[in-house]
Amino acid sequence: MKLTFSPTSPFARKVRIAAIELGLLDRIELVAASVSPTQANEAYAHDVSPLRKLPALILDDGLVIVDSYNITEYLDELAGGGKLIPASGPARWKVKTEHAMIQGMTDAMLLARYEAALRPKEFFWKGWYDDQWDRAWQGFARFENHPDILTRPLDAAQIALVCALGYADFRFSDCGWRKAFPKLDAFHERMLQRDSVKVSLPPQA
Ligand SMILES: N[C@@H](CCC(=O)N[C@@H](CS)C(=O)NCC(=O)O)C(=O)O
Repeated sequence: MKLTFSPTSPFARKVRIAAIELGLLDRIELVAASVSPTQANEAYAHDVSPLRKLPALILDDGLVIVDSYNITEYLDELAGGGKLIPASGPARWKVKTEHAMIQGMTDAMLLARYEAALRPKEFFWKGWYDDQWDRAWQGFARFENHPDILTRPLDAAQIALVCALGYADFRFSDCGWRKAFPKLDAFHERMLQRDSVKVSLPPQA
């Protein structure tokens, strides 16, 4: 199977970490792809996904699985199930909900980044940028204040969180999250002891 990715994508990083942790990386060919708002990529839209987002997992039979959560769940199932996403019960819904929050925080940071980096300067909307950033920041505060996610055995929500923090380092390096959120800082340091987390760091982090 093939995974479309970019070394800077926090969503692709999540899937790469999951694949390593599940022992599946050697079954996946990583295929670099370039997608960006306002840049046409007809081949990707046609062959992979009309949404022109990465990552996407292309199975050997041609089925394309989109969205990093779906791909993570697929890989988890392939590895036997219940490894990174609990199979049932309250633990499952907790991990899925926390993952969805962190996914939304990462989406919000990406939208803020696009607003700052891609929008023509004369159209930059500061109120909208600040609002997106605030969603991510409030999310980090939420996990600092509900820290049980930080110390349990590895799961998909934790992987998403380390990728969100890594993206904050990569694109918003002076935001000061470490000082504001010391428990998240300690969690991030612990996670960096895993090879999967270390080898997938964004290039300039
Ligand atoms: N919900 C999606 C989000 C994926 C996403 O936004 N990926 C970014 C790269 S980090 C992308 O492809 N952006 C291109 C675009 O929006 O045009 C997922 O989890 O896979």
